[in-house]
Amino acid sequence: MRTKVLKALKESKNRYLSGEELSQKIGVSRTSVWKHIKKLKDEGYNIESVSSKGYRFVEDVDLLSEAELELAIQNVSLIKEVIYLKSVDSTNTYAKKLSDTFIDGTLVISDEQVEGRGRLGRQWVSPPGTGIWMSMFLVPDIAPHEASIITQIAGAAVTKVLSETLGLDCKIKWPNDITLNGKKVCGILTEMSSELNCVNYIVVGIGINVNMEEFPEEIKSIATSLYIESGEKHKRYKIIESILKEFEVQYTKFVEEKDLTQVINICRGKSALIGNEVRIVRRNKEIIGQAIDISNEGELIVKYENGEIEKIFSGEVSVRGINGYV
Ligand code: BT5
Repeated sequence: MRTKVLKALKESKNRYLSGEELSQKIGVSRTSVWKHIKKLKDEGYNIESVSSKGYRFVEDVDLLSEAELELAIQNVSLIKEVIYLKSVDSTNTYAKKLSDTFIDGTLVISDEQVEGRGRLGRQWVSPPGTGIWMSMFLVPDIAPHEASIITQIAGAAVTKVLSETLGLDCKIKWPNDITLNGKKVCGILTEMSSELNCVNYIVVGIGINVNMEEFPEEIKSIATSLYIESGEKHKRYKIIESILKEFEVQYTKFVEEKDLTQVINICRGKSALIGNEVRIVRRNKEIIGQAIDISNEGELIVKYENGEIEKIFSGEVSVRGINGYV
């Protein structure tokens, strides 16, 4: 119901909506409308109330709420349910813990993560109110060895939205980082539970630094945010909605038709690695090579100094730039 109130207020743009109009539109009593408006105000929304005119929504804050996210997923059929949390250890951990009760297409979003995770037990810094920390719980009918491509589908979706919708020139550092001006703005962590031949579930975790003005000392030199690079604050729910829509298109093409054409085109076209020297770190051994392409299946193709060419699957190795982060 609160979603409907928020939707009606947003749709009325700058016009005042009387309690009577709202209650008729939504089909609940004026008292109920008033209660929902109070709750939305408590959540931080700026809703002006003038006794002779009614209510007016002023969109001047970047807020996430259950109602807001319900609206954001309305046109994304892949997402069947959304869970919004003020704070959580990690949205990936949460989804995995509750996997038995989750349905395919459950989205978990938290305003803050206190134990956000990267790959290999690394930490993901996730302060409140400024970033997108979300995990999609999916049950695709694919083979376990195909799962790692989901990271790249998510990466391509994020990249497309950041470049086409926000006009930011971001790059993909294969396989799971998105960078802006050489610094990391987004990381993706895909985790899977599977049997030998079938996937039980996949959790795709996406972390995007949106509105933070600074970072803690330990990641200052490698991390950036959309705000730092663009000088503009962004509404997180709009970015979430665009990414989910884009992800849905590419994910469905892959799961239903095994079509990765657009994903690979984006990963190639926006690659931060192709044409550059890279250090391939495998079981504490480092080899230097040149990233020459990304295959149609999403592997990184590397040429070594001895002329040997190798296709690298994601997850198998760590890829670093020769000079610093990328
Ligand atoms: C990643 O790991 O980049 C995957 C990050 C995935 C985060 C999402 S948020 C929602 C979901 N829930 C979770 O708990 N995780 C997912 P990796 O490639 O291992 O990179 C980790 C490294 O990035 C760290 O060791 C830091 O150096 C750096 N880092 C940590 N926090 C960062 C941030 N906010 N922005 C940029 N870099 C960061």
